[in-house]
Parts: sequence; structure tokens; C-alpha cells
Amino acid sequence: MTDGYTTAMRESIKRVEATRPARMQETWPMMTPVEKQEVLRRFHPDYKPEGMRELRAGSAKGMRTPHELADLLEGHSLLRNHQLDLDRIDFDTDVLIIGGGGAGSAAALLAREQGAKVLMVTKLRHGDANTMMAQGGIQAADKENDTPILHYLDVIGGGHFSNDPDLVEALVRDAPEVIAWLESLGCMFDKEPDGTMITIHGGGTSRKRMHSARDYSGAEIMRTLRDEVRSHPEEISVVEFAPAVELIRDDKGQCAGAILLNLETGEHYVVRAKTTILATGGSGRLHYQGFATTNHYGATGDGVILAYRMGAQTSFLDTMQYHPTGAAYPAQIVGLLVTEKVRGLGAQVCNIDGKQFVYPRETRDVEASAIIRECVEKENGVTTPSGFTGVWLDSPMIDLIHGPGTIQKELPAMVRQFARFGIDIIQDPMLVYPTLHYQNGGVTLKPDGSTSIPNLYGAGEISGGVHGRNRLMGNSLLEVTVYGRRAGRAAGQRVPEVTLGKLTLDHVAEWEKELAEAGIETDVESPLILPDYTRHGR
Ligand code: MEZ
Repeated sequence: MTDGYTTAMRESIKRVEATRPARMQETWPMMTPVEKQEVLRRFHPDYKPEGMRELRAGSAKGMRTPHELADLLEGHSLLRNHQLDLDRIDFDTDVLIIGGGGAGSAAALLAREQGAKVLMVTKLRHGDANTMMAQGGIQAADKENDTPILHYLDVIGGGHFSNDPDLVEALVRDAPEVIAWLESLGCMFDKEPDGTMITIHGGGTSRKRMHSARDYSGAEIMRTLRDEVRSHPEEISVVEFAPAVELIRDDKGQCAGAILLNLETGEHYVVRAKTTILATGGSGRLHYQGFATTNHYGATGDGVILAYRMGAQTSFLDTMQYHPTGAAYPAQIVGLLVTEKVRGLGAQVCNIDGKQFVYPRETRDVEASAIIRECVEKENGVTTPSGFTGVWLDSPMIDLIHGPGTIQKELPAMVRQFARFGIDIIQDPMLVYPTLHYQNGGVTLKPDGSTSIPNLYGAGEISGGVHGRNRLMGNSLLEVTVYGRRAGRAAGQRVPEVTLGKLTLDHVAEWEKELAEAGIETDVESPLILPDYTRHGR
């Protein structure tokens, strides 16, 4: 294998190797609550006043959110210059699910169980979603030394006591059942030879409750859910490459479906639905404050924007998750996820001199802030040829702690991701820096997945409240499955009670009026659908 590191990086790696034997015996102390607040205040991107602005229109008027999201939330409808005939219905369904990731797929399965006819529409392909990109695992308190109450306390503590307690309760209560459900559908979780589930720690967890499928847990969960959805073509139809560009409201003020855009032909489709579930995921591709992202290509926050335009309540739009360890080198993979499982298995984080500076399993917001401080303020990071700076994640420690072969067995995707560029993470550390990972806030939900708009539900990363101001590892895959199931069940059960009125897009006209009254002059049209670095034309 060729050496993927530069000579200067090699010099620093020598120092990491030199300190390793002593560090193996060293536990870096966790920060005190005061130290945590201080590092967050000074270095976490959420705390940078210039990164956000107040919204000037809509249900969250006066609340702050990143500029990039604010501009889209206050954008014009993509339909404002189109005349659509809403009496010409292209798809008529009981439950419309917008989004083909983990939450949408779980919702489809549970809505079907209620006897509903389901249409799932997705911007790209079924499974092109952040669920697919999640690596390290899914939390559930299903071991003898653990309980949902302990899980609850960890989630609330990790979220700085700002989470919606009812949403957290639903999350942790359903968790063991969700693991059993996924397993019953064929999900291959890691197990001991005797069949016991293997569970490890993540940042901020008081018990080992992270269930994984190597380091491609999200891909395995997505595979399982997608296979199951595709096994029921009679009741669940899937339309790909057809993002929703606007929700439809009926003349009784209920959500009544959506307008889709056929990405290939540019045609619009009218979908009439008794209930609608938004499961469009997060917004990492908006690259807040210029951060690289772990997110899939279609993560442009569309669902929050559509719901906002219809007047839905939102919460925590001012908090995003920056995963502490995104790849910082090589340039081709900057921002891609380096799973927290690496630290869960014992790897430490070190600076240019091979010295630790932070406990490796602080909660993500604190860990990320400490890494930013080390690079920006203390200038103890390693600079790459493309000018990016990062710190070392000392992966070779894992084999020293757990025995040779562990890295290859537990982290095959990581090994492969770096080997493509001549870096062997079994022998050498990885260079990492925080990367935009998750939208902590979004559409406000009730525990059954319903929103403030009648017949509109939400699930997964689109929602706000479960995680408060900071999410713990493994609660994203849990959120998508728990709330996907809850929203699917509730939306399916609601179907027989719904009588739809005449379909309208009146809320879009009302929105345009509100923008004008607020004096907002903008060229922005939203949702964005795809990031603006999309290749246009040939
Ligand atoms: O929950 C996550 O975000 C997750 C599992 C990420 C990871 O580090 O692997």
C-alpha cells in the first residue's frame, strides 16, 4: 500500500505513536458542567451570533435560525408562476409519505398494517437518505443492567434538559421493541456467538446500549426496511425522483396531499391524500457556516420548508449537530462521517503533538467544540495540503485494546473508505474535524407523530423536540424507526375519520402575501431540492 500521508503529517504521526503507550494508561478527565458551557459558548457553531438571523415571517417569526435555512424558509413557492388544475388528480391515496428513508419506510409499513393504501414518494431513489449514511448504531435499553429510565436520563442530559419530555419518553420506551421488530424483519445486528446482542458505549451514554451492524448500521437498517416495503407492492406504491414542492390544503384547512415534481420531465403531479407524513430528513446540504457534511445529496431541508409555509409550528430551528469526527483528510472525503463507534471502541483524540486534550466520549456538541478550540484557538491541529485543519483519531489503539483484527471486523467500511486513498487505519490514525451532521430541530411533533396542522404528520430528522439542543449518538436511527412507526400508525388509523374538502393552494397565496407584508424582497425560491453545486446541463 502506498503512503497516503505527507511527510509533515508523518512527523506528527510519529509523535502520536510515541505517546500511545502512555496514553493507553491515561483517561482524560471529563469536563465539568461549567467547562462544558464555556467551550460550547466560545466554539460551538450554534453559539456564533453571526451564523444565524431572526425569521421575519411565518409561525417562528422572531426566532433565530441559520441564514441558509432562514433564506429558504422565507423563500417564494416554486409554484408561484404555475397554474395547476387541482381537480386533475394524478394519485389518490389514503396515506402519502414524503421521503423514502428510514422514517418514511417505517411509516409505510405501520400505515399498511392499519389497512391503509400507501403512496411513498421520494426525491431520489428509495433509500437515498441520511439513514443509509448512519454508521455506528442504534440505542435501546434492552440489557439487564439498563432501563428506558436510564436511557431517558442520558437523552435529557445530552440535550441540556431542553428536550420535550413526552417525546423522549416515547423514544426510549419504544426502543427495545424497535430492535426486536427490526430483527424480526431480518436486520443483522452484531451478536456474540451465543446470540447475545453486542452493545457498546457512545458519547454521553451511561450504559452500553449501542446496537450495531459493523459500521454500516444505517445501511443495514435501511436495507431491511426497504426490502420489507418492497415486499408489499399491492398496498405500498413507491414513486422515485419525485420530490414534493408544495403541500396541498383543503378548504377545511386540513393537509390534503402534495404537489410533486417529476425530476426527469419537469411535470407536476397532484397527489390527494387523507393523511400526509413528512419524512424528508435533514438539511446538511445547506452547509451552514460553510461546514462540510456527512449528509446525503438530497438533504436540503425541504419538509421543514413545506410545513412552515403551511403554518406548522417548529422548534429548535437554532440548533444543528456538528459531528465531532468528519474526515479532514484526504480532500476527496472531507466531511464524510468517521463513526463515533471508533471512539466507542476506545480510540482517543490527539493533537499535532500526540497529546490528548478532551475525553473522547463527551457529548457530541462538547467534543466538537473542544476539537474546534484545539485547532482554531490553540493552533494545535494538523494542516493538510489543501489547507484544512484537523486532529488525530488514534484508531490503531482499538486493536491494542481489543486484540488484533478488531478494527477490520468492527469497522470494515472505515477501513475501506481510507484504504482507497492509501491510508491504513489499522496502522495509522485518521485526521478528523467536526462536520455538519444532523438537524436537531424541525417541525414540532406530538408523541403520535402528529403536527399542529390537521392530518399532517412528521417523523425522523424533520422533527424538533426529541433531542433538545443536542442529540446523542444512535438516537437518530432510533428516532427514525420509533417516530416512523408512530406516525405511520397514527396516520393510518386516522384515515377512516377523514373527509376531504376541495383541494386548494390558498396557503401559498397567503404566504406570498405575508412575505410582501413583512417587506421581504427575495429571489429565493424553495424548497431547494438539490444543492446549488448540482451539475446543470450536460
Ligand atoms: O447517530 C448517529 O449519528 C451515528 C450512529 C453516527 C455515528 O457516529 O456513527
